[in-house]
Amino acid sequence: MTEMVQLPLDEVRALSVQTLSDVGYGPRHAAAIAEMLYQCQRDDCQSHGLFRLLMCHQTMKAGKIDGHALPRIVPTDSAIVRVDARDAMSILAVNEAMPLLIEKARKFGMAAMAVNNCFHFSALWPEVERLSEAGLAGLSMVPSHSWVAPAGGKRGTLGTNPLAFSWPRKNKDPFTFDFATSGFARGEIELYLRAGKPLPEGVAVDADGNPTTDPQVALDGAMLTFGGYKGSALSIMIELMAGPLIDDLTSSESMAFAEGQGGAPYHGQIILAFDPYRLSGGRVADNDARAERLFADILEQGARLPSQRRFEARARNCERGYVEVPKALLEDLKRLGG
Ligand code: NDP
Ligand code: PYC
Repeated sequence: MTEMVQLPLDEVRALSVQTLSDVGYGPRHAAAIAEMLYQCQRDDCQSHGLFRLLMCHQTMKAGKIDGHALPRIVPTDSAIVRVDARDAMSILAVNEAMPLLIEKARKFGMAAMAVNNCFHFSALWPEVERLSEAGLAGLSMVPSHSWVAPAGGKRGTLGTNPLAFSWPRKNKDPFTFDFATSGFARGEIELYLRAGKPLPEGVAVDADGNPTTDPQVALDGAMLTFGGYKGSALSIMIELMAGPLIDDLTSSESMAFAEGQGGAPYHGQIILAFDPYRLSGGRVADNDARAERLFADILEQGARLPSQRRFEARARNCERGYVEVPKALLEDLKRLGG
């Protein structure tokens, strides 16, 4: 059983900024990363909240990231927003380019942001929800490191490759999902390892391709995609869409780039934005009502929408003013000097 302790919400940002600054992230990167970690921790996303400070720290220690480089937006007349993260963490680049993505999606009906040359560790939902907050639908995906075997294979070729989507809803939380295309995110397996818990069946195989529920054996072997060949195909699509399509690395290439050092993978990110007004020919109200009927039909059966647990966690944590964090994690972060 993981022992949890309470951490006041405002200390989540402060602890993050302190830890990131101490290890060498410049103030703008530290603030952008800390805000991402705050949003995830506030919503009880344990695998990509404060826990990811360990990965940020390890990334800096591995020596390849630039903690200070500021993103450069490459001007284009088209619906493409290209932003070069210049070997820094992805988040500031996405933040800086987001207003232009929104502007172009409204102008052209749809637009794409291609982020290049970034280290990437974070959840995708805060970024696609920036689009749904602006009344747009958003889709994003990234590769990672080649930890995941394709369906029918037994060695890592694919990344954990998350896919996130957000749909705007009037006066309601958006419809958002964000998940790894591996059965478990790697961060989740790491949390099982830290908690001393076995994995469920079907998440990973050992180095010889035999099923395992041991988290360490899984980390040393290969992870599996969700949904067999279907998840595997989606994962391959993500490799292509956020790799060769935008002139950036696949998960295998990211793994090779790391040269055995730990830390965040290094690759690109694609974010697609769709304007419901333009794509529906201006009939937004009618079509919003039809989307709402779809959601109502799902909820009336007792099913829940993705992100519902997260929105409920946000409301609860904001109301009480603290989050619950594993005690061992806080101790590890203190040892880093934060
Ligand atoms: P989860 O399996 O925790 O959740 C996936 C999604 O499914 C969430 O939107 C969740 O909503 C929803 N969901 C869960 N249970 C149900 C249910 N019973 N009914 C309906 N919806 C449900 O996600 P992962 O562990 O796969 O990923 C966690 C995070 O890790 C993501 O934010 C992802 O972006 C990040 N990640 C980042 C990577 C990177 O390279 N940067 C790589 C891999 C993952 P809810 O939150 O409300 O439970
Ligand atoms: O949890 O799979 C993961 C992950 C990879 C990179 C960042 N998070």
